[in-house]
Amino acid sequence: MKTIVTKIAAILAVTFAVTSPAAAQDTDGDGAVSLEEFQAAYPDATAETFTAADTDADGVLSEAEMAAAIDAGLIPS
Ligand SMILES: [Ca+2]
Ligand SMILES: [Ca+2]
Repeated sequence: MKTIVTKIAAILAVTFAVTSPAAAQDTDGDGAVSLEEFQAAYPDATAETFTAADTDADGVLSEAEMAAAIDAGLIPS
């Protein structure tokens, strides 16, 4: 089941990478959402949620990863 969700997220990530605007959560404008920015935007979100959303495990969330996390229901839109 997790594998299917990951694949769907990957497909959506590609889709959203083309169409999504700049992430509102990226407050310093460096093109990625850090854990600090993530928790500022979603005070109830845990580091585990951040890790789950960081599908390439580079320590930050790209716009595509944010879009995928929203679509997967990890975080509210
Ligand atoms: Ca940032
Ligand atoms: Ca990432």
